Amino acid sequence: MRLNKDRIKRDIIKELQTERAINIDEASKLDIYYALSSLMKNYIYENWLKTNRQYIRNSEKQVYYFSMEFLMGKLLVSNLINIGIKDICQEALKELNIDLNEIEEIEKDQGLGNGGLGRLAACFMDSMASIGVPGHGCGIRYSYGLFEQKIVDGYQVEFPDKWLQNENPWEIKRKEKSVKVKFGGNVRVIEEDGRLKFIHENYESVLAVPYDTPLVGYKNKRVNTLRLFSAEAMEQDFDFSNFSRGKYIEAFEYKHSIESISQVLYPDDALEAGRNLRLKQEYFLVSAGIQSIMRTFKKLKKPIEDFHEYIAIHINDTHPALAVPELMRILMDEENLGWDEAWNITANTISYTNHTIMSEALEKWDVEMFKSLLPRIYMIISEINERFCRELWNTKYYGDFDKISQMAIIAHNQIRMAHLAIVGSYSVNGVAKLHTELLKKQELKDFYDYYPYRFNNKTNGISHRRWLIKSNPKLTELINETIGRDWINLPTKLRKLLKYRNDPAFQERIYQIKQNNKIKLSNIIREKNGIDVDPGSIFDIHVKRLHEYKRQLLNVFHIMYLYNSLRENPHFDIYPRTFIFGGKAAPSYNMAKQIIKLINTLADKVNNDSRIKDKIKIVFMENYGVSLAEDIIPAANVSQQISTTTKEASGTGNMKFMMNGAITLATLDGANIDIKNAVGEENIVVFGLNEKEFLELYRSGSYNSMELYNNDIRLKTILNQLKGGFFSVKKDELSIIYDSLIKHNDEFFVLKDFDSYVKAQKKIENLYRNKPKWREMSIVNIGSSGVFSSDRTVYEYATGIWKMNLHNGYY
Ligand code: C3B
Repeated sequence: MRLNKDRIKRDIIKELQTERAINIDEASKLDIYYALSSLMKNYIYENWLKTNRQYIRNSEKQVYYFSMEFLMGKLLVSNLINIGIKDICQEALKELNIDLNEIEEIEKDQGLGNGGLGRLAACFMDSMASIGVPGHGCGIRYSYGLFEQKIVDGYQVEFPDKWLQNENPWEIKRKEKSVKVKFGGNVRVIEEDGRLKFIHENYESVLAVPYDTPLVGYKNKRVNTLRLFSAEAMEQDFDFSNFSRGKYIEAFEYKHSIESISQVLYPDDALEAGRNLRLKQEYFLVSAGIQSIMRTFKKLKKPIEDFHEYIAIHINDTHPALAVPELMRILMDEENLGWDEAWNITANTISYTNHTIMSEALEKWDVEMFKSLLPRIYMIISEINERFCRELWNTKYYGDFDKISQMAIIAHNQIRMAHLAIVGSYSVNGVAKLHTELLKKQELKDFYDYYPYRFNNKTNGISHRRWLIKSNPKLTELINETIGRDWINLPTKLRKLLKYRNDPAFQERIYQIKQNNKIKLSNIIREKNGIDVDPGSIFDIHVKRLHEYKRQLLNVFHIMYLYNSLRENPHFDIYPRTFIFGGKAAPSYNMAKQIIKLINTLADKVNNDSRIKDKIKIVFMENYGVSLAEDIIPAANVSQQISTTTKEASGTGNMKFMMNGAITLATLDGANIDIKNAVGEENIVVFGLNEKEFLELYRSGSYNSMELYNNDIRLKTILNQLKGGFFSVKKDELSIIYDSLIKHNDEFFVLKDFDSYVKAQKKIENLYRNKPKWREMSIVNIGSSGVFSSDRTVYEYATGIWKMNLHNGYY
């Protein structure tokens, strides 16, 4: 379909009249948003149908990415970009006196995820469609996404995220494709024709209703599907006319309890929830997802034994690991296969990504609770466990009870989901080089020894369409002008920019673009926080979930050190800096919430202290999420990636920042190491213990934070300020921070890395003062960022794990 400006103008006006019953001069922004999205759907649907038809006709292998989280953000502009009509649409709107940015504002972020893991899933969706992978997302349509964060009196306060308050124009409800998910009850075993049959009875059924969202590939006419399930009570169960009058209210309560399954996203990022409702959600996702895949598979009319030749199921962390027993259940109980046949299919269909080695994130389920909620699934897991332990006994670990119990799927009355995921899949990958090495050497060493070929690395990536083309249009324009546009389909071609690293004219334009982005962000800060910041200062940015291992505290301590120095000595020489923070704390994570309070308390004090003459400003931006990140990241000079080494599996914010020309201030952790390798040591500022030093110190148990406190006057002053009356907060308020660092010996080595961090920050400052040098570094970062596009990552998954043949001109 040929599109031009006039046609778009005409279509918008018509759409408003026919779909919204309103004329353009009376239309609200919301009307325009709906008109625009419904108009785009005409363009998208045609290709969506074609893509699906082609998949079936050619029996192309399909991959289903199972994830409890999809952090999609807004879809309007990113769809316009991928269809290839953003510019003409923007112009058409302009001629109608409408600003596309204002329309975009109306759209609510689709925030169905916590952080890195959920956003990674969203970037993968974009890349799959764009590089031509027949791949779909499978998740839960939570009625409430991640909570909205407000800062009240310096504290985080959580509010519900009502993202569905207005109708979501991108989804289509497909009630007719609903499936039943069964909970509770009991299993009766009978023998029939010489075979055991498992009859699940007295269960409670929940209807899983799919809502499909098109995933539009970049200018390639391919449209994949994100299928999110919503829980509804079965109509016959909820038919309260059958109830006596006295049960009328109970009928609604029943409905409500069923629907609570897809009501709200668990807000814990990399923290295990261990609750009954969470387990229900996880099983709801995999059961609904696999039943729906089975239906699609049947359309192909292929023998069930070949299932894995046509279907790949990928599980995003262990949250959907019940895909293993659920696929077994369906193959055995519904498709009548024997155990060995079913196992062969299952273990060749499922692949698993591990996203963290932090023990508090490892999922474990209490056997009793599990059994009563999912009796048939429990039987299958027990059988998998028994067979696995027997195999260990008969092969490598004869007589080694300890080893076998360490590796067992069920032990000490708990089901270990990571073990289930590894045993039941053919591929286990980590998300950055160091992370995968640690899995092999430490956390999953036993499994690596046993299944060495199963383990592989797939370094994370980010969608350059969202994180550069969409969020930084001016930089995109400059790149296109300088090196042409083929980097968009093959992002490693950004390397062509390196030729201009020392070109003063190019450097100047890079600088101007950054300056403009900083001015834009300053305006947002003024509007939202009421703080004036100087776009001429260094924008030093730390945005991500609040976690002790991510060490927002280290950043805070450095600021306190600068502030203390300035107060002591007004001539203390520093380049003006704006420290910007953003991020949510899990509502139950007290320490993280105290750190937010500390940042805000410090901000109040520093920003209002006229003695330091605005040399430091501190801003905590509330409600950090995808859209805010799109405003913040293009404005960054410094990207803070300062986790305790070995703790951050990969990080993906680090990649977004470098792609936008920020310099990374990094520990040698996660993908920071891969970034260092890509840009070279001179284009990143590294500090702190490395993995080896950290592990040595950690294992020897000789670290003593008290010694550092006693011997470093800067630290002593700062820590005492937390306890004393320096911050006029309630007595003992911030002292849990003090206690964790001193009484509990500083688990994340904040004090240990402090000195090295201060020096690294000084180095940053000196580099920034050297304008040509800084600009060169910035260009090298942009030019080296192509390898961190999720197009590369997804290509590696598709060819290396999912065994797909890609017919794509670029890859
Ligand atoms: C995160 C990790 O903490 C990040 O290092 C990593 O970049 C991303 O996953 C994506 O791989 N993670 C998360 O957001 N939630 C979890 N439950 C576990 C890891």
